[in-house]
Amino acid sequence: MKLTLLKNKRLIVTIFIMIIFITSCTNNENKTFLLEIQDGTTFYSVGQGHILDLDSVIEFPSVIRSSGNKPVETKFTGIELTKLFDSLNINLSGKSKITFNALDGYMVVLDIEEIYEPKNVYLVLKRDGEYLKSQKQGGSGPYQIVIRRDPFSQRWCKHVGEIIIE
Ligand SMILES: Nc1nc2c(c(=O)[nH]1)N[C@H]1C(S)=C(S)[C@@H](COP(=O)(O)O)O[C@H]1N2
Ligand SMILES: [Mo]
Repeated sequence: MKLTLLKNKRLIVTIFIMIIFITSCTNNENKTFLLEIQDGTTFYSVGQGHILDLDSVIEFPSVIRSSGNKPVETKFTGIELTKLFDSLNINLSGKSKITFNALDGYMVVLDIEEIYEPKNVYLVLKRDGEYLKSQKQGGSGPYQIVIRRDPFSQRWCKHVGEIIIE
């Protein structure tokens, strides 16, 4: 009698641990994702916590033109790229371009001048209040570059994983 009770307890604990493990694998893929920033020989890893803690995080309206679909009005949550760099004490003086490498191999290169244009280039992590889904989950995240003055969005780098400053 005592033995079966012990066995049941073990079974319940095992199932409980498995449930926690499975939910953490499926839902936290985005929350644990780290964006790599390379400035010369210095590397930074940025998580969602770092970005959301910054005062300069904003929500802004946007129109998404995805191929084969009607334009959709949405709200993005993100930070102006220059402000993200400020938070890491990254200095862009003397730099000429920034390369964005996506997890699917897509690449976008921007001139520093374009990065400096006020309220233009953003790193976003939420859309309509929800974390951006990964490519596997059918989304454009976990992180995406949004260039507000580029309405055709070819250079909005979805699934950005690496930012290289040169
Ligand atoms: N990582 C990544 N970002 C990308 C692309 C891509 O293939 N991969 N396509 C670009 C293009 S051409 C457009 S029009 C927009 C929207 O792409 P979608 O229509 O596939 O959503 O994302 C841009 N960013
Ligand atoms: Mo496109």
